[in-house]
Amino acid sequence: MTTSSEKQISKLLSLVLRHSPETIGIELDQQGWTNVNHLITKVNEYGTEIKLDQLKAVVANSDKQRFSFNEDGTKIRANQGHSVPIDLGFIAKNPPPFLYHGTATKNKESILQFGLKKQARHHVHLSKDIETAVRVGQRHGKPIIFKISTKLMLEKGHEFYESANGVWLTEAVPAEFLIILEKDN
Ligand code: HQG
Repeated sequence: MTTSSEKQISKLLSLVLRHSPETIGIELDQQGWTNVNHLITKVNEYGTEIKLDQLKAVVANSDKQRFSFNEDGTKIRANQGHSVPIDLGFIAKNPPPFLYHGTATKNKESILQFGLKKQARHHVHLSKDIETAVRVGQRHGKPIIFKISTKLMLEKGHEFYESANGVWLTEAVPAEFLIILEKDN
């Protein structure tokens, strides 16, 4: 086994804590938590060398604060982005008046027709600033940014949740609430 980089560990954690715990033979509880010591054992068995200090460093240094420990540090979970059915216990909260969603230009027509859908995730993910939305959109291709009036959505009864790492989440964004952000807006 070679020493694992934080990036390697972070990618494996994203996979097993959000999408596929069975890959390394762990289970997530209803709120997405898993036991830290058991996780470390299983990650090592899987062939990715990891010690508790490294896990702590990955959690602390994750650029998007992807993971959290529980209060006594015995459990760990992903802050958002799951495709497995878990309940993170989000409480509806009022977002800022505008949020942003970055995606690829190739998705534009479909989104304008059908609105933003959550696809494989539990929610549609929205960013609180344009720079973040651009970074998210670039992952999919040439980026395009939608601006979303959360005020209008709240008036129509839509709910929003803020994940522990500052991503705003909602069930869906119907097309009527989406504006394409032109460069000068
Ligand atoms: C698109 C990263 C066509 C949607 C980021 C997006 C984020 C549609 C893609 C987090 C559509 C789903 C989430 C429609 C939605 N027609 N395309 N009707 N509705 N889409 O990756 O928001 O690195 O599941 O625009 O920072 O890109 O994982 O969602 O392009 O916070 O921590 O379907 O993932 O964080 O893609 O990214 P994703 P996302 P992590």
